[in-house]
Amino acid sequence: MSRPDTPQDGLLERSRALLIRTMTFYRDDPRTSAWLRGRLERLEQPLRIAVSGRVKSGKSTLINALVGQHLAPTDAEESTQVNTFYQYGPEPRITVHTPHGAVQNVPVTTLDPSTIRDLQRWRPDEVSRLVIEAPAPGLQAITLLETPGVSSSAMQDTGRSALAQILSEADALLYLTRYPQQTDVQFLQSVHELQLARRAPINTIITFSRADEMGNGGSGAVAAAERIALRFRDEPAVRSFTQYAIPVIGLLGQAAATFTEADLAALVALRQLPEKALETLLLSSDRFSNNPTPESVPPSVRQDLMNRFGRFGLAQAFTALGEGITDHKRLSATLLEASRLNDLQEAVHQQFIERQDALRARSVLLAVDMVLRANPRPGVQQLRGEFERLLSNAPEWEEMRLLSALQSGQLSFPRPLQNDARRLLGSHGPGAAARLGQEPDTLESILADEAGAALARWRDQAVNPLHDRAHRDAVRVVLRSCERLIASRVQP
Ligand SMILES: Nc1nc2c(ncn2[C@@H]2O[C@H](COP(=O)(O)OP(=O)(O)OP(=O)(O)O)[C@@H](O)[C@H]2O)c(=O)[nH]1
Ligand SMILES: [Mg+2]
Repeated sequence: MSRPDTPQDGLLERSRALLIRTMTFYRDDPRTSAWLRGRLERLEQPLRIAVSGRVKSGKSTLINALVGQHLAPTDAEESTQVNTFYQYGPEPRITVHTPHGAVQNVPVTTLDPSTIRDLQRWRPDEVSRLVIEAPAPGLQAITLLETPGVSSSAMQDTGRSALAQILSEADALLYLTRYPQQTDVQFLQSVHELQLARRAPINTIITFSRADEMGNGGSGAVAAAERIALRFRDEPAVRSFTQYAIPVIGLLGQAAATFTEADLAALVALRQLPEKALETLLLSSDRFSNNPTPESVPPSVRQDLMNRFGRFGLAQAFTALGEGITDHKRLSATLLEASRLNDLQEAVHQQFIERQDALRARSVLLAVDMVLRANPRPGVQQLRGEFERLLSNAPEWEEMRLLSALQSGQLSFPRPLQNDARRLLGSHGPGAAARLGQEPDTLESILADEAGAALARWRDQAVNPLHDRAHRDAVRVVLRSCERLIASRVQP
């Protein structure tokens, strides 16, 4: 007998039903109903994740690393000015959308960064979005949306409404920063304060990008990035809206994903230099790329390696080769590991993909809210009533809010209870087994016993006289999660 693994009570289904009712209500208004229909269709499409951050924070590079293909143009000079969607499609395809709603196909047979770069040069008042479809396996579960850099001229021209618009297009946010500044905090705060955000938080992961450049760019760079990430996560202004702050080297992730046999041959040839000579060569990017020797690997090849791997990545590759990892596949896996992209992917999976029902429901509610506000009419009260019920009563939001308070340290229980609460609220994934600290294929009877034991533990806490009001409220939320876990075990 199969049972739902997630203790859901149909939040997404109820939100979908509300969206359909709203569509019917506005059926005499073709623009609004077409817009809502688009929202409905999105429920059948992969989850949308916005990739935002300041100019040159490494957004395009990270997108390539996640997609596993060099698709997005990455540039030291020009910036991405136009919202660009990277989504799955069986054939390569590019469509250009104008702010007035016109859609045009750009004929392409293959996709390459330079074609996309040319299209991204349009101004935001000429092109509102580019949609790149690629047959890339990395895009089957998620669509990635690169926004122009926060505080870039494109963002400043269109301002806050552009921000609201983008966030209404995305179900979750991956925010990149190299070193957090006031602009980052302000952006994240305004995301949080936008309509709905407080009650149905958008899920955010903060990525400390270009982590290999931290400090002096030496072997301790990633550890330094990790320290900054932890400090940032503990800042009062930040900690309520993010549970994840992860250092990542997008460049190395991208290089590992596009690593060729020719790259391997060049790296092996360089590794054969005397140790001192290799060390000297790696002292600066310039020397590595332009030194007349070794002739066995010409400067143009060295330059390409430096651009794609960075100094840190090359040092990692040489260390791995020295340890005998000379096989193409194993070396590529080792570099991927060093890039920390795996950690980010795991976070994306846990926080976004496993919670996609709640995230999609949030997007639907946001859409309904936008329509009801923009087009108020007699008779919308009923729709608004259902909207309010979905927003106030859904346990998913309650869990997410408490989880973020616990993760950020705004609220804490003594240690074992703290971890227990976080797990039961879904910090390790929303499935029953993950919440109960069990392996995914655990027997139902064991899950039921564990759920019963969790309920008993938290009932004891409910009568613990030492808890203040905030803690008693938190205990009630955890108790409700335990009850839903039990309810989903006994349903036929
Ligand atoms: N060393 C290093 N360089 C990186 C990394 N990620 C990106 N870069 C470099 O930083 C520059 C900008 O990278 P992009 O990925 O284009 O950054 P972006 O945020 O998309 O930039 P805009 O869209 O123009 O705002 C490029 O020269 C990249 O090669 C990284 O992890 N490490
Ligand atoms: Mg870019």
